[in-house]
Amino acid sequence: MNRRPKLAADDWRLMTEDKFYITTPIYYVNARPHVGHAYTTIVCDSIARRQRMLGKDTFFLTGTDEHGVNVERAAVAAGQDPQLWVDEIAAAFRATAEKVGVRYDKFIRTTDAEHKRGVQALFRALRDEGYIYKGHYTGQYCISDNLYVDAAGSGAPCPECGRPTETISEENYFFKLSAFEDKLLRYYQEHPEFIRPETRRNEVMSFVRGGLRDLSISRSTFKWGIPAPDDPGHVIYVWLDALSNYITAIGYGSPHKKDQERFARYWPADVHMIGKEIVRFHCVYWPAFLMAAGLPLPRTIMAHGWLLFEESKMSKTRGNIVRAETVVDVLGADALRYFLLREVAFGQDGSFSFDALVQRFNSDLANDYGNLASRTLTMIQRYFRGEVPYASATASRTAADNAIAELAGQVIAECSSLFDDYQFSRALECVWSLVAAVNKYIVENEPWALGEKEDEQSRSRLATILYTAAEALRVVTALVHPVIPESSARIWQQLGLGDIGKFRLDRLKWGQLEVGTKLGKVEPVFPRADKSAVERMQALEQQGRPVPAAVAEAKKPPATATPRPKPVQLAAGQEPAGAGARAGQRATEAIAAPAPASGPAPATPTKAAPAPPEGKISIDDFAKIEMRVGQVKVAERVKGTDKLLRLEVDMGSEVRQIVAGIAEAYAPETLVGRKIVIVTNLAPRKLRGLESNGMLLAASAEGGKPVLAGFLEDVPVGAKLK
Ligand code: ME8
Repeated sequence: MNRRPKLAADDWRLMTEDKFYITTPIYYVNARPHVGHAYTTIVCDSIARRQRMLGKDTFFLTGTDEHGVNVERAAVAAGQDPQLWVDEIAAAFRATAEKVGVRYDKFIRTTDAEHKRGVQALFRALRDEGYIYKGHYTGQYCISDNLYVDAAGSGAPCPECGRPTETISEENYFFKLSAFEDKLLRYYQEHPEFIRPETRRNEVMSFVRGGLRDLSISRSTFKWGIPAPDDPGHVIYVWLDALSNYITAIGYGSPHKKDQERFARYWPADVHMIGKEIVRFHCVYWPAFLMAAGLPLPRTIMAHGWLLFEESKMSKTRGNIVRAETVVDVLGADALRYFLLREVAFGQDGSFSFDALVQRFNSDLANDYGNLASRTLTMIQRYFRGEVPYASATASRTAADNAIAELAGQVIAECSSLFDDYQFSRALECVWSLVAAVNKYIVENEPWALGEKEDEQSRSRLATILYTAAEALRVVTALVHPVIPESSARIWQQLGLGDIGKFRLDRLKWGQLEVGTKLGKVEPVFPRADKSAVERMQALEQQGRPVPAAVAEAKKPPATATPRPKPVQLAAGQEPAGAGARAGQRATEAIAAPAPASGPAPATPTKAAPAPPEGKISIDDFAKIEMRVGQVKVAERVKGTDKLLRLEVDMGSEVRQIVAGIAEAYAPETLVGRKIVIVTNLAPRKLRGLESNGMLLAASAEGGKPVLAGFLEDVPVGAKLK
């Protein structure tokens, strides 16, 4: 007991200096992912990408936190098995990470068998070291934050989220947190980089100075958790379970040699990236657990601020969330990534708004960087047959060319140190100072005027200017690649440099662009966003979106499942047409149609089925169409047309806007409260400027009015038709 860690963190780091291990928090599965979660994951991805480019053996971990009484209750309330419930939301988190261009090395789930084994191993280690004892806890508990609220009266609000706490009175296992007060304080003093930024470090230190009480680390009144070893009546406290993911993911507790080697290689983590509301768990509990188990501590716990939307923290409980998918579908993943890192001063709270997002995209990406790329590359195509020209070292060289080269050198150094100090906004600002300088240099040196001349001096001057611009473009592109990986990779290709993933950022310096490099196909990378971009994002958010493909996949029965029941026939034709459909066409034709390529791609079946006979579709084709029961909440006429109604339809998990060509058959007020059938997985499309997110089913005789499909028996909203 009371033993010091067997190895100091620094000793371990010396052994594994060429590695870099970074983690995000693992996200609760009681809500779907939003831009707040994507923020942390994108920041970590940018750091991990940069470290890989620096040649470090990098391990980037993210995942989901799936246990706890609130998850159990939510699943029960939804009539679902907790495991199926968490499978679905974990799949959504994974899909969102991929959608925003995140390249993680492992996605851990706390319901993974290896994780469970590792948590039990840690519990045993703490117990064997004498830091666990059995006691009785009576007090308040916040099930939302999984926080014990000591010394509070019955029903007191949670100090973190304000929701009422619940009184619990149970026999629990306790962890001797009180034994770590001095050790923690000493560690914070000796390792100023352990908690960042400084404000959080000060908060933590004053919290610990205020005294630490022993911590209850098990619960016995619910089942959805990891059983305590040798005492399955108790499940392990969800924060001990969750925090352990950082070691179980890389092999802690595994009997296999390969896992043990991986753990020895990557632990301790270089960075645990978190939001500021979970500092106490990470900076007090976690290091105490690690010290007790004799394990080294992570190098840095970096707590960032909150992303605010409409003035308050973007969060599921406030209901003011924006989904990352919305931004990606309208502007692309890099627009979101760039905005988040450039707009928010890292560590502080920052506001998210669609207007600011579009403005940043247009000014920094489309105008500044996009323009630099397209004008430089297009002129090299035009004046030098697409080959990087020779820059004169003497005759046609001016002070302006040297100034750009010099500035680029400074930017490489400064951007790198700002980035490594978590000052992403300033790092990008620094890179953009080079972009602005080169754009100005191009304007002032008028290469297009030189391009009209044939004399040798003009050609040589033109070559020097375009080489300088292209080399600066290369430097910028390499530096921004970790933040905007997709578009920078395309510009790198256009520069004729191949796969940017292979480029070593630590070797970046001016003058590496080789004369004669053949450019790739030159095409615009950042098409300007027009005014409708904001409206489209707002509409997508208001309506909610179809279930993400990954979730739809997760819900599908396995290929070997028993055959599906025979499908009902669609009540009306399925070939959709636009808003201007002629009267007399089949009703559904005037209702909604799939959108062009911008919408989400339908899930593709994984197994090839035998081709159906001529004129028939296969069951797999039919299964691609998802139909659900919806209830009309709002119905109103669309201005400027006699045919269309705008409906807001409750689908159970979301409310969707649907624009339907049924105004001649139904008065809007007769529809409110009515249950109808909606095809839910059609890509959205716009009718009269309104986005229609789904199609309702109706039948109509030739030339007759549409009659909505409905049910004689009662049926719950959201029920699936099959
Ligand atoms: O706390 N602004 O999970 P969680 C910035 N499972 N970041 C935000 C944010 C916002 N508006 N909203 C969420 C948990 N985040 C625990 C963690 S770790 C061992 C267990 C990000 O789903 C931010 O990183 O509540 C925050 O700390 C995290 O999501 C909280 O996710």
